[in-house]
Amino acid sequence: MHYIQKYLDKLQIPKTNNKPISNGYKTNIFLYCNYYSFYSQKVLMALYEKNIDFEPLVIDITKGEQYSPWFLEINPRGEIPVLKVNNSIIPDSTRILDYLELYLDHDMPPLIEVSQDSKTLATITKFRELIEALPAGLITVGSFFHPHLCVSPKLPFILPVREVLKSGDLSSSKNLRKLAEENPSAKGVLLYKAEIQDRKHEIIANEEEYIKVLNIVDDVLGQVEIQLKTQSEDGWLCCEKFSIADINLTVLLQRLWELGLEERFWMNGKRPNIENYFARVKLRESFKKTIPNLPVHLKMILTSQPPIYVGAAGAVSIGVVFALAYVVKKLIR
Ligand SMILES: N[C@@H](CCC(=O)N[C@@H](CS)C(=O)NCC(=O)O)C(=O)O
Repeated sequence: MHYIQKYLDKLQIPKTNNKPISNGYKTNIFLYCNYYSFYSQKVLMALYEKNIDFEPLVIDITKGEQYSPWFLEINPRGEIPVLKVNNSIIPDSTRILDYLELYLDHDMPPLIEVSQDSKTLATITKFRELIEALPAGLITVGSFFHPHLCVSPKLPFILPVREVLKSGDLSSSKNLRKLAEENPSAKGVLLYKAEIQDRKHEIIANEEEYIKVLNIVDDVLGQVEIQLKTQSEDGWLCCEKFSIADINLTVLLQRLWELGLEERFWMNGKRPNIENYFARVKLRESFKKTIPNLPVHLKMILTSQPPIYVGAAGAVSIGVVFALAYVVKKLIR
């Protein structure tokens, strides 16, 4: 066995299963997720911040597992993340984040009700909503169509990921329509997703339209910079406590950084408060547990199987596999 494989086997990284099965871990809280998914990352980070005992059940979107009949029964939209608590199923990251706060044990550290001050709570809601409204998938895939806008893309979004993602985006709506014909029970939702995908693609492929989206991100980050200026040196976005607005901001900054958009938005003195914030937030335990690092990337490559169907988001992960295979080859050489 290669020494890298031996090293990876020792790591405590949850396995990717065909149909995720509980590993007997004593919890009644399960999260269907993928470590590379933007929306899963928000929920993962919130779970770690709250110290909630949960078991991640990895959905392999490289194999189109989100469209398998058993998963469409759980979430007919064929999307992750989905939280399962006893017999309750909660899809959608926004809903899950609210659920964690409102319905789970109130002794857990809060992320929404972090203050008694109504002005602070209103600021948290404002920034949470501003950031949540940004189209993460569109920002991500669009950056592969206009590489000159991204100065220094990082793992997992390095070449040849970008090319694979581009072609994934181009064939995605056709694949969804084909899948709709093969799955009569999910036909409606799959055709709806295909239509949305076509509309997204029109924006993504048109540089002028894509820049308009980046300008909206720029405007939101401008507001974030002004807000951060009002906070103390060791405070967070809206107050002294780390809140749900910080979860949203952290995952967004990480994604923009991975795409190589940090120079456009905050580096080189452009937005020093954001730069400083990003450096500080990376030190949080919840960040380290949420964002895949090199061993996770390696584990991902070695456990990946060839895809059966690659959807719009699935393409992200298969691209990851391609790019990382290249990295591993270099490491092993
Ligand atoms: N509004 C949803 C969006 C979830 C979403 O788009 N998830 C992506 C992964 S980041 C997904 O599952 N895509 C699979 C697909 O659409 O095929 C949320 O906030 O949870």
